[in-house]
Amino acid sequence: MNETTSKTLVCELCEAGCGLQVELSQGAVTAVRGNERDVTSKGFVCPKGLASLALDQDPDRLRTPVQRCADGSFTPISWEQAFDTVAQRLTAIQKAHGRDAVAVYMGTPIVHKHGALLMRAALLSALGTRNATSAGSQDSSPRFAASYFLYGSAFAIPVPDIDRTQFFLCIGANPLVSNGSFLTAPNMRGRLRALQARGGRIVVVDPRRTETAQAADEHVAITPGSDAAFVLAMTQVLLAERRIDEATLERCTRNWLAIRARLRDYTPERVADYTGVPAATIRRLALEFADAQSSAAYARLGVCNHAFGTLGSYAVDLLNLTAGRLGQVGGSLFATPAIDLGRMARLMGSDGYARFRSRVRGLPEIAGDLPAATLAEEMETPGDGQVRAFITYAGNPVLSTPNGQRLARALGKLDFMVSIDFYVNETTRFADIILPPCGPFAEEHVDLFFANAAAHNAIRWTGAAAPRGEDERCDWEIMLELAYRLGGGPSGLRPLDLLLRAARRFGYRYSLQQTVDLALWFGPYRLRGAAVRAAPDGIDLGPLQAGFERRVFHPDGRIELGTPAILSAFAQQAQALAHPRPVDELLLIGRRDLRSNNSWMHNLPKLVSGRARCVLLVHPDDARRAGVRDGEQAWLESKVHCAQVPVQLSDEMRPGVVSLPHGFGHAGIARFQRVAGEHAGVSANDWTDDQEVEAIVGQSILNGVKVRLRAVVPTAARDASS
Ligand SMILES: Nc1nc2c(c(=O)[nH]1)N[C@H]1C(S)=C(S)[C@@H](COP(=O)(O)OP(=O)(O)OC[C@H]3O[C@@H](n4cnc5c(=O)[nH]c(N)nc54)[C@H](O)[C@@H]3O)O[C@H]1N2
Ligand SMILES: Nc1nc2c(c(=O)[nH]1)N[C@H]1C(S)=C(S)[C@@H](COP(=O)(O)OP(=O)(O)OC[C@H]3O[C@@H](n4cnc5c(=O)[nH]c(N)nc54)[C@H](O)[C@@H]3O)O[C@H]1N2
Ligand code: SF4
Ligand SMILES: [Mo]
Repeated sequence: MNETTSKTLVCELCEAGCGLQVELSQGAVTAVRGNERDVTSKGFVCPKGLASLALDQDPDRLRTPVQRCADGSFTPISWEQAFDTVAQRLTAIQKAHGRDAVAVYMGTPIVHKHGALLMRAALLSALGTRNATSAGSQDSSPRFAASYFLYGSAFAIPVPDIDRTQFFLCIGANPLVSNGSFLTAPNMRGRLRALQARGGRIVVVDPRRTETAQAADEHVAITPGSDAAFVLAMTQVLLAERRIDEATLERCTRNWLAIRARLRDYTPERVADYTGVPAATIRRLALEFADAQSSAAYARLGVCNHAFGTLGSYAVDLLNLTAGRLGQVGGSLFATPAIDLGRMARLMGSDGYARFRSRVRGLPEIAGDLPAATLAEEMETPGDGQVRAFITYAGNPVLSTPNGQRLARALGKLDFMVSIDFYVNETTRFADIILPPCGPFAEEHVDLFFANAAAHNAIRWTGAAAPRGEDERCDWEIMLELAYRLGGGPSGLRPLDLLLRAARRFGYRYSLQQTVDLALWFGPYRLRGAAVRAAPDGIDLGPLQAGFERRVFHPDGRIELGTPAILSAFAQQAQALAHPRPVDELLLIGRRDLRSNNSWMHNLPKLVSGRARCVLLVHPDDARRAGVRDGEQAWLESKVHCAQVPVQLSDEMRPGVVSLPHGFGHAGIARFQRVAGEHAGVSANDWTDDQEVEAIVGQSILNGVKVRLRAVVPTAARDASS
């Protein structure tokens, strides 16, 4: 009998988290589409979500644990054998060299998966290492630090009230392509169109005229790395024009006067050359922001991944706050998630800043994570605490962290490495053992992390859509098994885990469902897990609520504007203002594509078809100066790397800025990911520098990297031959 059934699930590929509907025939998924009844996405889906079927069926995706052979190939082994080897090797290394000898890197997918996220603490606590790093230091650490300073919690992240605002100031983000980051709002195009249809305005600040900039009412082509100064200047205008309700500000914040004094350095005239934005534009935008019926400023990667990333993220909140937009409907609001991850993190002790620092460079942790830019040096530098073994979970730091080639060299010299991933990628190819989780349809989903940054409150709990193979395991199960074998347990709290380990001998089995049930019950809506599970399309919990007081965790309930780290960043930024950039300097920034997902999903033919995407966009003026032509290869050189890249001329670029997408450079893994190998490209992070990081949290500087561009065939030689 060919029985066809249909199930709903949630796409975990990006932060939008769209609802999907899959059709199954005899237990196998045969079709995927958007779930029109999903409370958050209402049928919206993008090409990547649709490609999850191809991901499920990809013959190159690992289905069983594998072990690396002497010739670099991988051979299948049993789970038992794999777990035994991993536990034995990691335990021996920690015994001989201390707990910090094992480093961990957790990639982006962890924040999309409730089980893995809840097991993160279990694995880290079992390991007891300080060398825990993640993709956070490539996209979020400055945002977390700004929130920690301002509100007392790294996870208190304001979200633009995109569905009700009349003025959307979008800085260093490209939500039409990324589908939103710390802005969970599926169907961004529809939402932005609705904003304009109700008479609202969209202004995009970006060195490239991006897809979002093209859909906006105004594009401001800023110089990379200057956003903190730009936004502080907008605030300075509000101050000078007496648009700030200072009495209220003094009541609900600390140290306003210290900041007020520092804002004097940031007149539009003083920052105009530095930002490349005329003073009149800054002044006009500030007043438009203040005068609009409602307005919300929002910033993401383009602001985070720079030398002043934390100050920039802070400045955006300061602008919202001083303009009276923080906590105001149509302004910048806090979500009220059904599971309060922020509170849970505080309870677990994982919220904090600079409670410890990295061994070699002394870079600080944020929320328990050290910067990923410390990895290579921690592996290479001898001495007590040197990293000798490495665990990666769902990540590809060789392509995603700065100076990837240095990291690749360091990985080749480790004593042991294990990866939890379903692909052999540029990083996991160095692993001794790879443990693959089940495919995209075989695990249940609960909205957890990104409900914290949702533009509309909702909760969904979908079951596994397809049965998994007898021998397949979910990520969280793999992590829990590792935790147990390393002497820990599911809670990540030492004494409790000891109890749970003992109970295990008497038949106790950990239940992820019970943990989620509890978290929901103790959440702000006091929901019952069974009720959430019974709603396959999710439960709408209403629009974001006004007010910010409930998200301020400082003991006196006031927003802290002047922590020492922020004050010192103000001083450094003021100094930088005095040193304008050389006119002929070229800065490299990144770029995302709708059909890419960082370094992966390049092995799915539909997502890589068409024109090559890994090209360097260059403004025609810069190309002329460097003597390079459209479609040709050119030398691109930075402090750490020099190699050829294909050039595409584009007047989307601000002159002086070139753009290369990250996540390519697959030539070395062509035998493991055959399709990706045919679309290899180069890795942008070969050019970025692990030694240059943001000052407050050690964030990787992935945008605004100084580069030089040279023709492969010098113009003179070309002229002579023609
Ligand atoms: N130059 C430059 N560099 C950047 C950026 C940039 O803008 N410019 N962006 C940065 C950003 S924002 C990020 S987040 C990082 C991303 O960097 P990473 O998180 O290090 O890498 P990804 O490319 O997302 O790789 C994800 C890996 O997880 C695996 N995977 C996917 N789903 C699952 C799953 O469910 N379970 C498991 N176990 N594995 C899974 C995939 O096979 C893939 O190998 O890159 C950063 N690097
Ligand atoms: N299709 C697709 N979607 C994705 C991803 C993907 O790889 N592909 N990755 C996901 C991940 S992990 C993340 S974190 C999010 C990121 O989500 P976004 O932050 O929205 O994504 P980006 O495209 O990196 O946007 C950063 C923008 O900043 C600009 N920029 C660079 N430097 C500067 C600067 O100095 N100042 C200003 N103002 N702008 C600057 C860039 O030109 C770019 O347009 O996207 C997620 N969604
Ligand atoms: S926008 Fe695309 S990739 Fe992101 S969650 Fe929705 S369907 Fe998945
Ligand atoms: Mo990211």
